[in-house]
Amino acid sequence: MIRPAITWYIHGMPGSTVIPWPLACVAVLAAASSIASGAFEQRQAHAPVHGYQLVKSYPHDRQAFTQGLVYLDGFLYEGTGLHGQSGIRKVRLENGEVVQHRPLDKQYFGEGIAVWGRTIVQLTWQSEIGFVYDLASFEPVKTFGYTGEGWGLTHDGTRLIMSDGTPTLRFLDPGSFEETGRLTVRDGGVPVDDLNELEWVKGEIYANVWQRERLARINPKTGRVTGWVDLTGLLSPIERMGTDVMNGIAYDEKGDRLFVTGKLWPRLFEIRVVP
Ligand SMILES: [Ca+2]
Repeated sequence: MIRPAITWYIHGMPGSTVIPWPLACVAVLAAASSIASGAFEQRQAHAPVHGYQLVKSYPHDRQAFTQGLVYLDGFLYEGTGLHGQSGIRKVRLENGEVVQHRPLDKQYFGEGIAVWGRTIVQLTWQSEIGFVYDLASFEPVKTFGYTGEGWGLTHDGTRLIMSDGTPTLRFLDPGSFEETGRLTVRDGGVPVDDLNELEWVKGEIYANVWQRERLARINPKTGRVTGWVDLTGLLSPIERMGTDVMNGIAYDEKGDRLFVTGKLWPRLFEIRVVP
């Protein structure tokens, strides 16, 4: 809205007899001031962008199309996607060794996972079915249904929190899997689309945003994005070859460690968010 106005003044100036020069200059200055204040307001309205400090890097399976990631007692639990390559796995953090694995039938495309009690809950992309497994044995316990797509999953201690690729997060009862509420995620009033893998971190929801190397930090009560974490530069250009998007956040509550990785990424990173 502002830009065409200033363009008009600039284009109107040479040879113009309609707008005297002093008036034109005032108008240009006013428009420029308006742009500056508009930009300032925009910066104020959107959440701040934080950086990161790389703490440590670990091996990650290049064949794992990461859709869900959880840390628990020295191991990562990982849910993978793609038809024929989906499953759940238990991975030793230090060396990336897969110590336990259960494939998902090839008709399903695995998505986010959460560890709830002594179970692992896994979503599927478009099949509208979720799977529950025993945490220790990986044996199937039960299934549940939901409408629409399944993307990311985490929990806040009382509710499962699910994303479906839209700006809306759903809260589910972890016993019945009934939906108990919804939250629309916005940054500066603008809905944030493509919310993907999730993690509950110290009272906030951290979310991957599909195709962006940024984590959103979300207020679970208001849905407001309170900050972004810019994670560009984690993979070297050589490591980047053959990979897909960043996806996968896990938090070690006892050790206060935050881990991130991506689909088909060769590395998994412990990072610290910095102002
Ligand atoms: Ca996670």
